[in-house]
Amino acid sequence: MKTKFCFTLFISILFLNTLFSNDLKIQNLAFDENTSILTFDLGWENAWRLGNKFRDAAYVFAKYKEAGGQWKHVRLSLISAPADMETSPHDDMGHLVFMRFDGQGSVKLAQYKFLAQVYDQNQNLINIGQNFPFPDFKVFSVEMVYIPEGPFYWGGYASSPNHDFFHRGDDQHEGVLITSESQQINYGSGSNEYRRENSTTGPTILPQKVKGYDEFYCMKYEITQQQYADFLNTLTVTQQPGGYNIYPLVLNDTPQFRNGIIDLGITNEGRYEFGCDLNGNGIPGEADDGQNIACNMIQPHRVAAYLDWAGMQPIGDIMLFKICRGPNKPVDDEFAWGSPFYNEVLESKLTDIGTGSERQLDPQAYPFAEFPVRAGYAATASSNQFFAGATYYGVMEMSGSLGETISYASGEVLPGDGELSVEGEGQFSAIFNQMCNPDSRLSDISRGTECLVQSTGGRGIVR
Ligand SMILES: [Ca+2]
Ligand SMILES: [Ca+2]
Ligand SMILES: [Ca+2]
Repeated sequence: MKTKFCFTLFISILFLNTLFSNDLKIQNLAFDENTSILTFDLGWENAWRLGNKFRDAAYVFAKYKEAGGQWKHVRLSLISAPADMETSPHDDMGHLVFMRFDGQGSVKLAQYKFLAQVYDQNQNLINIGQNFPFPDFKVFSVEMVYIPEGPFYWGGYASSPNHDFFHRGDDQHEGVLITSESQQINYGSGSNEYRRENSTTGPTILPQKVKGYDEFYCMKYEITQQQYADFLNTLTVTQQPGGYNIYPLVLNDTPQFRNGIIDLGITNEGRYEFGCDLNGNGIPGEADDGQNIACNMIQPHRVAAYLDWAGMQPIGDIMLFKICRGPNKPVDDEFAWGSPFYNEVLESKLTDIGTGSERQLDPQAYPFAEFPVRAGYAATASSNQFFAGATYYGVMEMSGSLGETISYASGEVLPGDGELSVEGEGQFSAIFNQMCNPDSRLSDISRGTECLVQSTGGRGIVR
C-alpha cells in the first residue's frame, strides 16, 4: 500500500510556557491516496469532563486542495479514534472530540483516522484519494465547550446606558423560562410571554427559531488571530484582503490595537499568505507575535464568513443566556459570570505580552479587559469561574476582551456549508455586536451601536 505523506501542520504554535495556554496541537498529518484515509494526531491542554453535563471538546474539520486549485471543505467519516476519547459527528462537516471519562488536564496527542470525501456534481460522496491526484490537506481544530440540553431563562434587567432589554412579560427583572427548542413565545404581559423594555410591541418568537434548549457546543474562546490568519490562507485571492497594507486588518503598516495579522505577500499559487507578527519585526510566528490574542477588527460579516467556512453558525440571541448563566435565574446587570461586578484589566498589568502565557500580573475576580487579550488569559490551575472570567459552563471572555457577535435571525438558521460567496461573504445575516464594553451587560441589547471597530470580533457554535 502506497502512503503519501503531506506536510505536518501545527495549529497553535510556539509557547514559552505551555501551562494554561490554549495550545491545541495537530501533528503527523498523513494521507493515503489508495484508501482516502486522513490520519493525524490531536491533543490539547486544560480539558475537562464532569459527568454528562460538563465537558470541553475539540471541533475538528479539514480542507483539501488539488494542485493549482482552491481549498475546499472535506467531508469526514470517522474510521478510528483513541479508546479514551469519544467523538460525535457534526453532519459530515467535522467531528467533535471529547474525553470519555471524568477528569481534568491534558488530552495527550493520539491518533485519529477519517475517511476523506467530497460531493461530486450529482451530490454523491466520492473519495478524494482516487479522484484527485496529489491533494494537499489542512486540518483545523477549535476548542469548544459543551452546553447540555436543559431549561434556562431568556432575558433580564439592564440599567444603563442603553436601558433596552428583553424580559418576562410580567416582571422586568425576570427572564422567560425556555423549556423546549420549538417553543413559541408571544409578546405580552403574561408570565410565559416576553417584552422588550423600549417597545410596546414585538414579533412572535417562532417555533423554528433556534432557542438553544437542545444541546450544542460553543467556542471556548473568541476567534484568535492565528485562527483568522489560517482562515484567510485558504481563501481565493478575490476573497482575501491582501495587497493593500502590510497589516491589512488595521489598514496600516504597523500593528495597531493589538492586531498583528500581517500580509506576507503573494505566493506562487497566486494567493496572499498571512501570518501573525504582533511584535512588528516582519518575521511571523515568533513566540510573542500574538497568535492566541483574540482577533479584533473583524466586523460581524467577517465573523459570519469564518463561521460559515468552518461549518459553524452564530450564537443566537436567546441561547446566549444559556451559554452564560446556565440554568440560573437572572441577576440585574449581570456580566457573563453571573454577577454585576467587574474589575478593569489594565494593559500595563499584563505580563508575557503577546505570548501563549500572556496573563495578568495580579489576578482579580471578575476580570474585564476592554481590549483583546490572549484567549483564556485569566484561567489558571487554581482559578474558579469568577477569577477565570468564565461562564457557568466554562466559556471564556464572553464578557471582556472583544464584543460577541449575536444572531437575531427570526427563523431557522442552518450551519455553514464550508463555502463562501465569490467575494468571500458568509451565509448568515442579522448579526450584531454586543457586550463590547463594561456598559454592555449580558441582557443589554446594544446591537453594536457602541462597539468600536477595535472591539469587534466574536465566536460561534456547533449544533
Ligand atoms: Ca514577529
Ligand atoms: Ca468577549
Ligand atoms: Ca456558505
